[in-house]
Amino acid sequence: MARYVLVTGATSGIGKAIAYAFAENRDHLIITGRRVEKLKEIQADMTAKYGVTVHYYQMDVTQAAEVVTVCEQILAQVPQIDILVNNAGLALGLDKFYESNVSDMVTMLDTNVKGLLYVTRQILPSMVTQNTGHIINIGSTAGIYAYAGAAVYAATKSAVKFLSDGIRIDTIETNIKVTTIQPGIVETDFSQVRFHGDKERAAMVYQGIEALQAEDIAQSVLFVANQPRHVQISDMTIMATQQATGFTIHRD
Ligand code: NDP
Ligand code: 8X3
Repeated sequence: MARYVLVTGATSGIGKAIAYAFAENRDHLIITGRRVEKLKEIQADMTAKYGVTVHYYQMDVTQAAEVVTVCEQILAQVPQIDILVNNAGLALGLDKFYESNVSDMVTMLDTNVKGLLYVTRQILPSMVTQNTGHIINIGSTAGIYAYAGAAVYAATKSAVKFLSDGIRIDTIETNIKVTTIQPGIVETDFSQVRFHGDKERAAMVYQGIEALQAEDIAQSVLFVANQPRHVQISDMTIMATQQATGFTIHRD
């Protein structure tokens, strides 16, 4: 039976690929993000290609009141949310902690940690009531291995892992599943965002290595979401073949 899948940060990269993977699987989508024009384009394309229902909502996950309003609208519009993919996130800067921009640090915390918990706090009660659901949180290898210039980003992704683990414990008496997906290097707009639009510097991150693509992560998410009712994949770490830890990368 077709499920309703809510994806945050579905306008680009991994979130967009995840939304397409579920659409191709003939699940219905609720796609969210700040760039509404991109959401509209994706909705039109997905509906035409796959004939599934796609709702879109502009939602900035850092805005607590906006998240409450939008999630209420979503829950009123669809029968239920079967899967919530908390993907919206970013890194800003790659500087030593003591030289980093405080506003960048706060934006990372607001988006990657507070945004995730605002959305989850709104959607999870409906899953508890229906006694089923799956929360899939996009963490990172940075949440396992800290690396130079990324203390705050790594801390936010480590928080994602522990929020997942805590929520899994708090919902243990239900049929709700909670998964953390921890990707390594994935070639998306991530580095462009990190370097505040510096495309040349961003391109260098992916030089000399066959990085993961957003679709690789999307297929892993779909695999996790398509397990039988009694199978809960708690964590999945996916790296490029030439990557051994978050920061140990072999480049040709
Ligand atoms: P992209 O920059 O391509 O995509 C980021 C997405 O997050 C966009 O859709 C963006 O949408 C959304 N987003 C950012 N801030 C907000 C916000 N305040 N409110 C709502 N949506 C927001 O990067 P990726 O696809 O690579 O990143 C997706 C996730 O994957 C992130 O959580 C990232 O940390 C994680 N990740 C990425 C890896 C990589 O190497 N690329 C590896 C491991 C994890 P919009 O701008 O429209 O709001
Ligand atoms: C993004 C991957 O290694 O740049 O989470 O931190 S990395």
